[in-house]
Amino acid sequence: MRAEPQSFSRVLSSMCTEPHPAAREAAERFLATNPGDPATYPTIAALEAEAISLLGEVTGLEDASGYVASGGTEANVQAVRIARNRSETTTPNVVVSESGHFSFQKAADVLGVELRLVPVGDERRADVTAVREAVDEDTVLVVGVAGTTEYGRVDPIPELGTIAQTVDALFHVDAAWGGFVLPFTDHEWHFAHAPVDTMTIDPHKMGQAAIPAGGLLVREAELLDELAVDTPYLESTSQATLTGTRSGAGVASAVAAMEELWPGGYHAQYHRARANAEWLADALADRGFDVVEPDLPIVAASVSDRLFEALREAGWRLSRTGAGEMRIVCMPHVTRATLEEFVADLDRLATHAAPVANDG
Ligand code: 0PR
Repeated sequence: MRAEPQSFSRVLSSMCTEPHPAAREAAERFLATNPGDPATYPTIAALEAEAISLLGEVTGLEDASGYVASGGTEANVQAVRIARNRSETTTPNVVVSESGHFSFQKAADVLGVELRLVPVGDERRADVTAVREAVDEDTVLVVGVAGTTEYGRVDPIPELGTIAQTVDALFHVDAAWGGFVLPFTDHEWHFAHAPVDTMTIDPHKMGQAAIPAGGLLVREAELLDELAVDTPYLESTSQATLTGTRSGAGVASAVAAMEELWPGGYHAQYHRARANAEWLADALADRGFDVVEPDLPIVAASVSDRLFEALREAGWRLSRTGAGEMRIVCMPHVTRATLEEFVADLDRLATHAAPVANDG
């Protein structure tokens, strides 16, 4: 096999990044271990406990429980599963804003729950009034997103938590991407800010760990019992994860990354990313593009289809929002030099393609 992985130098669309060198090294060392069988692989099982405790520090939760999942999708599916299994209704529903990640659609499909998508308000955050109207006695889970996939917005987490309580539903926060930047902002988003029951926070995104390292956290350890199945032929007696065999690489790299970077390294990373997002937003606005003001470091701007395609042709890995805007995620590998090069290409190519109008 001669193929080499592609370089990150022109990747502007990803929510993953190059792992921190310590995380890469740890992933390689623990590649062949299986935290799914803790009695056989106790070292990686102990590291997983360490990972959860560190994630608890990041998210304001003492004595955190949870596990390192394959990613945000698994963590979100499991949060819905906890809520469904805990309730007694035969017609469960989950309420999430339309800016929620598509993993909730998978969860609803697999688990047979109704997904109620409610509109976002002016600031692209969940509309509290719409959420209040959508919940009822069959609502088992209300979801708030802390760092939306498309625009990096943070839902009004404390208000959504209060709504969940009024209907005795669990409250889940999806901080899969935002979890490692939010501690350095003024947002209220974590376990100490609101009655959050479960949370998704992924070391393999802004945490600089290797894939696969997602995180599911629960405030009360008993919530994991809703997921547990008996494991008769293993030395451990039950398993709460969705996957069985799973790579220790993600677990070990998550610990290594957090030990290296929490909190100082992540703090510096956030400030670099934020400065880059502001610089890019200004550069695009100066050129007459309609820019969605960044909050967390994701920049969205309207460009013509022709310019978008020309940039992709030039090798830039770009993606679009559902509404069609070009979307750039200022991950740690996206440096100022990268963005300067990108804007220079954009200037060069925009002379051949109309700037703002959707001219197909
Ligand atoms: N929750 C949120 C808020 C997310 O943004 C994502 C992923 C998930 C959950 C699901 O996480 P996993 O993909 O780990 O299961 N958001 C991006 C997406 O699906 C992830 C991504 C990653 C996109 C790498 C591109 C890429 O190259 O669009």
